[in-house]
Amino acid sequence: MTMARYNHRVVEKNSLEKIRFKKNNPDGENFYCLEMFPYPSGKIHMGHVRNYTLGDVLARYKAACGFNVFHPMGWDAFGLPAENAARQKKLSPSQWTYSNINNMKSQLKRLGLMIDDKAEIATCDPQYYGQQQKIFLDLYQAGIAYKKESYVNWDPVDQTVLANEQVIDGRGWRSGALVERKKLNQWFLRISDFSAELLDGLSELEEWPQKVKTMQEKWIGRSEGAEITIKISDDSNHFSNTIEIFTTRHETICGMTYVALAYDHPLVVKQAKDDLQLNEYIKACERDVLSQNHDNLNKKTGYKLNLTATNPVTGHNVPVFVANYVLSDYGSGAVFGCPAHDERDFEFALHYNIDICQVIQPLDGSNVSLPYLERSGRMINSGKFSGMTIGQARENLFDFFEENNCGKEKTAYKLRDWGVSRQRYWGCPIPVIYCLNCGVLPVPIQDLPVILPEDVDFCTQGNPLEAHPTWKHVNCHICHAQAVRETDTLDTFFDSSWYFMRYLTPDLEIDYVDKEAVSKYLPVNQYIGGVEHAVLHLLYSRFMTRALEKIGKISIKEPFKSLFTQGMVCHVTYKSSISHEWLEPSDVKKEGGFFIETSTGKPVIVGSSIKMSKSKSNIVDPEEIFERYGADTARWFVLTDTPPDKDIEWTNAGIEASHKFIGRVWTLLLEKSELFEVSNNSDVSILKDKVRYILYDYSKFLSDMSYNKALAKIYELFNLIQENSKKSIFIDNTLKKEILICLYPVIPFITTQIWQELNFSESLSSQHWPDLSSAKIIAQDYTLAVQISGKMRGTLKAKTSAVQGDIEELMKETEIYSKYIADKKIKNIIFIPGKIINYLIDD
Ligand code: ANZ
Ligand code: ZN
Repeated sequence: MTMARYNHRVVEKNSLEKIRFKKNNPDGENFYCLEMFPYPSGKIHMGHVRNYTLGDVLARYKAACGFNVFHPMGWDAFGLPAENAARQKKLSPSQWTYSNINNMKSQLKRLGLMIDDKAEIATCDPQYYGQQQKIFLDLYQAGIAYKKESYVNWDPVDQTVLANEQVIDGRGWRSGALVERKKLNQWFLRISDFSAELLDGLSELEEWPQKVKTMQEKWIGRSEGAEITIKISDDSNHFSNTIEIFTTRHETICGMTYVALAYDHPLVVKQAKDDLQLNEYIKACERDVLSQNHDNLNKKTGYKLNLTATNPVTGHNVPVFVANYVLSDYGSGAVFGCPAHDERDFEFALHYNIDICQVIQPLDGSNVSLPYLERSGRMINSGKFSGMTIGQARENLFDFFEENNCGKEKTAYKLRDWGVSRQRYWGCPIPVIYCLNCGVLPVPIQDLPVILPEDVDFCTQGNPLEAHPTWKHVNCHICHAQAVRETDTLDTFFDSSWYFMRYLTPDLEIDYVDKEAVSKYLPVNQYIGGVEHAVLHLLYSRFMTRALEKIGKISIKEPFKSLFTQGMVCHVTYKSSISHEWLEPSDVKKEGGFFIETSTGKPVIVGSSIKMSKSKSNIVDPEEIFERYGADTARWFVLTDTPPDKDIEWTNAGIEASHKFIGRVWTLLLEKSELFEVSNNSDVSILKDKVRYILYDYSKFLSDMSYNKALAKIYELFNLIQENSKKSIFIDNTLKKEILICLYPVIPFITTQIWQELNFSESLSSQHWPDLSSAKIIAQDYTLAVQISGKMRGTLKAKTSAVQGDIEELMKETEIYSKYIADKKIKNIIFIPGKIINYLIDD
């Protein structure tokens, strides 16, 4: 029985189970399609709808093309919100998390995702985090995980440590609180040892957006420079020592008029022993750093020590300062000051009355005001290096350093080691115990996993694991004395740095990953997620992959071959003109061109379109959209019009238009179905060629994720079908099948139902993508003359509508091209549509 009108509720209920089926191609090439796994906050939001739709369309398309698609999904389930919920709602973090997972799972099912259910992972499952504890111990054994006393970024609201990457403009990434500094004994991973390879590896990631690579590059922060050894002595020459100084401008060494040290440089600590005033200064510096007092930190202050430094090139003696602008954890925590050519040094020198000595002047010898910061010029006041260009001086100085054993080339990185300790309950326990007799001990493998206790009090301050009465007390497995567990848990970014490998073998017990499976399926062919993870998650995952490769567990070095960063889903904001509070879109309606508050009828202030967020009340609930318009409409809306890497603006008009179009698909493919059979003439065959050529273009756009362009083709297609149907020219069933197969990845529910209504055999989900290659040839419907520098060299078949760019692309595949053009320089290309393309070649 044919349904008269399109009713998304009926259609989607009917198709729900059918579309979960994945076309099986065990012999096909592997294709691993992955979206960043969600945090189980409780409800899916529009960002999820967009993210998972992007991946689902690709997975379905690839499966139809014969690939052996792997498309798993899981839950990034540890983290602080569960603890906060536990405190407020008196639910255990585990109950809260799993009930959220269940809820979101059914919402995502409704969106129509085709997921490999067997691969599902939740990082809070002991089966997962127990394996992660093994990783930690392997890294510990390999020296990649270590413990040290260090200053940490302390979030006073969340009461936990944050990694540098989690501090944004001095504030905690989650709480937004001003971050403090605190000294704690912490676990670290030696990501900084991987700086060079993480940086160099970026150049091989050809299918990553440049902006993400640039962000990682900046974060790793390579500086090529020199390390210079400088002699320091006290005024009475009782004491003499050398220190290392990192500089990127060693050619300015003759302009050095002081040396500055960080407040915690070993030499400063030593001097402070019998200098009360210095002690005071150090404390002040420390306070500013600890409280991240940017006002004070921006003022350059210093303290003059009773020491002198000797310039290794000129032999001149200069004063030594402690200065608050020298960072203790960069380079060697010491700099040589060259006020003439550095802005900060210039400011410092003016303040402390330090000499300023110009050593570079412009190439034309003109006078300039200082500081002179240009990187071009000629050396002056530099002894035997005077007269050289900067480049020559740099070269010659390296030779000088080597001969005199006072310096060498050096590369510094900004990337610091990754602090992974968190003083929180809802995370993976670090599997270590501390015994007074035996020291730091890894928990024996057979005692893993170290499981989180269930009976925890969340009303205590600080770490609930620390406060638990019994959990941390154990007996040492070596000497049997009383010992205590590590109560820190791992940063949740550790959890997400390897989950994509575990998906392959989620139940594997003997090890955390299966080396063979990883080699077979990874690197992930297409990874899809938000650009906000450019540094944190993506850098940690690259590091973890390399670390596991280093210890022999896997044999790949990069986890993600191709990365796609989707844009955000935005919506205008509404504010009550009375209370000035944010209003939800559902509380607002449009009347006579104005927005008013539905409940009061009062005017509403409409703000700009920004990322949907709870705090601004500008969210649209996907569940309501599924209910009202259907999942096909929601999928269509997030794909149409806007390129998937750009922000998309949610509007009512947009969703209505999408819904209307889905209805048109139904009408045109179904309601006139009886008529389709009758048509059989040459008009039909022209229509057929046109349709197939559109589908050919559509497939191309689909395969490179240009979904908005692909969907534009579908609008074109249905306009064409409609125009023809008015003239009583109809497409036949073969063509309808091809259209349905092509549309299935985007709108799986409705296409499945239409397929069934038309009584097509087999299931739509098991169909192979149509071979549209003949469409390309048919569409090349005229002949173009090809000239090289005015000489006729042959012809080319092309499509009438082809523009110059299309023709140039086609040309590249021809013999004429390889013979006459490929290795030559093209001066110009003259294109006369429908007639000639003429390449002017430099001979
Ligand atoms: C002497 C000099 C002369 C410098 C000159 C600059 C201009 P990047 O590019 O960020 O690596 N520096 C080195 N270690 C530092 C630290 N721990 N804290 C603060 N500043 C530090 O910057 C390298 C430059 O920053 C180095 O080059 C050094 O100052 C300074 F005309 O050395 B320069
Ligand atoms: Zn012991």
